[in-house]
Amino acid sequence: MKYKVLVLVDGPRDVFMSLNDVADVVFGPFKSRGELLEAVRDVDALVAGVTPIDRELLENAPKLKVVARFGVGYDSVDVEECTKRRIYVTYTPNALSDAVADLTMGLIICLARRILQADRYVRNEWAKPGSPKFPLGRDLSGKVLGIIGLGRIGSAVARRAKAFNMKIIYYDILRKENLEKSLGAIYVDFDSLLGTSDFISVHVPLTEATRGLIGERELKKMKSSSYLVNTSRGAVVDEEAVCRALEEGWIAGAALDVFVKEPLPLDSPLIRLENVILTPHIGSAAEETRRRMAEMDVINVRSVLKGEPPPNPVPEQEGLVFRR
Ligand code: 8YV
Repeated sequence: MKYKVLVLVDGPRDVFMSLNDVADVVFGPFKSRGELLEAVRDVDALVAGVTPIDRELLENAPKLKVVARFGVGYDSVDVEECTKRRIYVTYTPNALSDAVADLTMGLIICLARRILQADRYVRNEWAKPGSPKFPLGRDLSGKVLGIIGLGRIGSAVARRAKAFNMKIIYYDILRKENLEKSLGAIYVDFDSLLGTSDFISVHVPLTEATRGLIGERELKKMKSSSYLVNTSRGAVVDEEAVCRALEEGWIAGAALDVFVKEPLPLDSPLIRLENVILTPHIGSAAEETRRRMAEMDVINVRSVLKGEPPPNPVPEQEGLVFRR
């Protein structure tokens, strides 16, 4: 009898379909939560996007053996509950570090050189008689980039920033002395990073410890000429506080790829602000990267369906073997 794999993400279908020698591969999305809960009843493996994989869903999926996250962040999955039920949770570390770092650098350059405003200026003003001059931007060379979280993605950002001749400082709960020399990154405490950076980029997972990490206190410690970039998870930053910081000039600007609620509601106050760049959670959204992520998911699902532990379990399940 064939297994059943349910793919809940909008990824490369041909890659997921390569599992069809061992499983029937079916695709979401579903119109309602109710339909999703119905669909997981006979599912052996789930490829999960941002849909919460919570206790209610797991209770409805008695045959489930693996949740393969299509991404590196797995805050949407109740790992503890999966472990209790001997369900593997896998993720795709490394596959997307370069893509997220590319986007981060792109956002930093856009903030410094006002590229989005420049585009609007050409379309609406440049050729008009008497139109004001386009204001100057800022150099990146010599500026201080503060990286919060020097993991896989944070390090990839540091490598790029080094090539731009930026000064790199970082804060992490674990000091990464082995990386400091090669990346030219200097370890500082959290508050020093906030107070001395020209750009701050956040690269931490969303956990109870990092929820609201950047709030009013932190934004007020930042220089009024500095910029905040968030490509990690929306809830790591207190969105209301960021709005006030941007409105009241505590900081010069921000670039946000992730939000507490996605899609960002059209009535969000962020949408009215001029000094923020908003992108629709596109950190990993590059064709080659998304294929690599899907290929990793397929390898992980295939291992579990063969009765073997998957090669990319989340850290909480490292070394665990579930026998059925
Ligand atoms: C999303 C991401 O997973 O890797 C992550 O954690 O946030 C993204 O890659 C992707 O958009 C689809 O779920």
